[in-house]
Amino acid sequence: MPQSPTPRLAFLPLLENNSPQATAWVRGGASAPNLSGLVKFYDAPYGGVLIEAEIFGLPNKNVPDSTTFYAMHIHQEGDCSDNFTKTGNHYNPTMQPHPNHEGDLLPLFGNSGYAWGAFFDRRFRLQDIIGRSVVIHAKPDDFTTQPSGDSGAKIACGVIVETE
Ligand SMILES: [Cu+2]
Ligand SMILES: [Zn+2]
Repeated sequence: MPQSPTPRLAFLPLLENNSPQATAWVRGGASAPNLSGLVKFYDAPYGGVLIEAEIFGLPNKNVPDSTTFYAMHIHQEGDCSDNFTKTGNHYNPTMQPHPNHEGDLLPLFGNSGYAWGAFFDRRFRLQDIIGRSVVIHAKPDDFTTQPSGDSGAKIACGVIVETE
């Protein structure tokens, strides 16, 4: 059977064989001290960015068989100090309402604390997010409430850095 030439045929080798152009090491704050993980950003064909996240130790870690959503966004400022109070708003250079911010990402799906996901995103260019932050929240994003989807406290943060 012939393979359909869909974009995933280009995406999978990128994730498997290439180094990301940018990464964010995400670490939990006081409310989630065991949370850690890595978000990778790849320059992708079709004019977009491929984002892969693997996160350990989300708050539902101790709830067996739980499957819980956690909001994830790119925030304006790449400063995770002071328990993430300096990250600013969602990255939103074109002044859109939530969830149309350039920094609005797919949520994480925590499976007893572990989340893995990858998706294709054409909202921003890679060079525009270097030096900003990835923030994970305590609650799901409702994709409605302004300005940030009622996603609750910031529980983890990582600065997006360009890789060598
Ligand atoms: Cu956020
Ligand atoms: Zn937003």
